[in-house]
Amino acid sequence: MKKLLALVLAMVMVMTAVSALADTFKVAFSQIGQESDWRTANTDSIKNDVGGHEGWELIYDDAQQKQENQIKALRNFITQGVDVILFTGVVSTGWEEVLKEVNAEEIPLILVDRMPDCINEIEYAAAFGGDFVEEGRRQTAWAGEYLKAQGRGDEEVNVVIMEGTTGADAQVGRTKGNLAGLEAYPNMKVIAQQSGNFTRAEGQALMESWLKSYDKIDILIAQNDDMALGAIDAIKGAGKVPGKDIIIVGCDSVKAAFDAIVAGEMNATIECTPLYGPFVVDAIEKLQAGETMSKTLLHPEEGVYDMDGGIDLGTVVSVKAADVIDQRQY
Ligand code: GYE
Repeated sequence: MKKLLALVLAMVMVMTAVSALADTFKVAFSQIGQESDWRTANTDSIKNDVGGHEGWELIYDDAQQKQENQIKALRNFITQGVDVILFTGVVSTGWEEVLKEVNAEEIPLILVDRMPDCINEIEYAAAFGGDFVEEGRRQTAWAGEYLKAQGRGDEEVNVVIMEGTTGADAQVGRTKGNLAGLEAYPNMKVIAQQSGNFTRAEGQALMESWLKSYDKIDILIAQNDDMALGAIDAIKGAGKVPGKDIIIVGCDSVKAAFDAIVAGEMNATIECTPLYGPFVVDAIEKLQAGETMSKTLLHPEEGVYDMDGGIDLGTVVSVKAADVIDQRQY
């Protein structure tokens, strides 16, 4: 009798475990890779908030910067029958076919960070990302206003633009914004414009080659902080003083950039938050509750941080990095 009871009990336990597994709400995330501090913070934010949510299971895929890996991952998610897909595209083109496959299976899609250019052709539940054009505009406008504040508003200066991964939404948008921002400052001339792929190593290599090719580089606009930090090493290696001989403006506002600004080696960083975990959790909870959300791409509020603060960019006034470094979350 005892044996029979134990057997029944064991069976009940197994069945409960199996049904609990079947009941878990599966959230799949196709991430681009691990190219920067921003990306690490973004992955951590989603892993902690979504993966740590009761009753949810996070299925994470790192595509190592390859679009074909992302396409494979998305098709895998469909086969696994996941409940929600979180998606950011390494580049902006080439997604329509696979995202329509996701739509055909009626798996809710949440777009995060880099948007696909087919956004108006597909169905999605919600979209969260940075305002890349405005971030790019803030970068060059910061440099222009800073020069004015230094009494150098009429000086002819040479600018180099270090771009992110070619074809990425963040690169396309920031480049557009960089150039639009420059229109207000005819004294600033772009002498080179090339991709450093959003990584520290490529940022350093590109800066080394620019320093060999051009005698006079006054301003570096780096479309992310990692490339700016790599470039700082190159500038030091060439015997120049970063932050003084060459004015350096980054983007993202990662902790390492704050440290460089406080150390006087970098001049400014334009914020782009990677902390999308709370946004995504809120959106999934709404989906579970059967609520529909706005299709508008939501941009989190973002600041500008620099050595002294007080640079007015129209839409935002810069804040002194040293005053807020202790509050940084990434
Ligand atoms: O700025 C950069 C990262 O897509 C906004 O990607 C993101 C960018 C971010 O590699 O550091």
